[in-house]
Amino acid sequence: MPKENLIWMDGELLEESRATVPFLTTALHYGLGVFEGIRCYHTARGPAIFRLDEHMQRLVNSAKILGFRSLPYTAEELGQACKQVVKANGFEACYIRPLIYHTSAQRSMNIDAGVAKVGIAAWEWGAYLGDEALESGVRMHVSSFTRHHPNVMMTKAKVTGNYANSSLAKTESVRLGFDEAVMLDPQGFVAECSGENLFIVRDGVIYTPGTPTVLEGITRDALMELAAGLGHRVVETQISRDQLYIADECFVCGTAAEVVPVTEIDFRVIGSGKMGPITRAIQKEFFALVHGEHARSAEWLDYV
Ligand code: PPE
Repeated sequence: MPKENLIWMDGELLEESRATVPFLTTALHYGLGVFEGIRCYHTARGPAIFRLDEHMQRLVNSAKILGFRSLPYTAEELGQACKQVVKANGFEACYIRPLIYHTSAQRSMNIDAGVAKVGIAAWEWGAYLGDEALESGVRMHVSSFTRHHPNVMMTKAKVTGNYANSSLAKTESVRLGFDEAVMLDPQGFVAECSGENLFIVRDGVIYTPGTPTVLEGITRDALMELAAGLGHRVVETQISRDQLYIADECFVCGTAAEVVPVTEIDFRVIGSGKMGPITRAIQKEFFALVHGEHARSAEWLDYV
């Protein structure tokens, strides 16, 4: 039997097979959970978690947006628990998945009629869109599914229920033979992908959709700073579907996905059809950053 990963469940470290929740947990029935995805990277000084504080703050904010009035742990305690999970499992590099979920003795979907419980898992997760995608890029299409209207599902919150929308898009993409979906917002402008934010480059300027309808991605934020540091202008603006087609470069980013070039959208080749020079430079900076080899690393890495 291979060794089981340990999962932190409300303060206790349990083997994966014992880290279970009851069938009647309301989170499972109504999508009432909020989660994070965080990466811990191998560095010369041992494992380090990328932007742990920002992820914990977004987790607590997601819970607030969903309506939880109190949580059993502070952002700082949750951050400590993330470190504990990495340490307990002995990982050098891993993906960390905290989840705050609703459970109600009355089986009510009213947030106030239940309490928040917390679990934190971690596992070794390779390149999300495939090892080759980091260099060769991915093929995408514009999804037939629209991204959430911000007054229907809260787009700033990583609510588990929101991800049914991502799942519809992702499944459709893969069934059609693409790697990932570009999702448009309810107005018809480019929003984000099923689990990544998106950037295009045109005439040396970098553009990305503003945050009203998309997740405030932490990787997105880091890349905007790295790009500015490289001397590029970064503009947050509405992007139309056809502006994707005529971009010189396109790339997507996220905690799981990291920084991945997009070489084709809706059967149109993007730019040269290969990773562009600006994407390459930003990707290089990003990997230096997360591996502790960048001037900003000290500020953004939390050593386990
Ligand atoms: N948009 C969406 C919809 C999204 O889910 C993510 C993260 C991002 C943008 C990028 O955000 P950030 O990770 O803060 O840079 N998607 C997470 C879940 C992936 C999954 O398959 O599950 C992630 O990357 O952890």
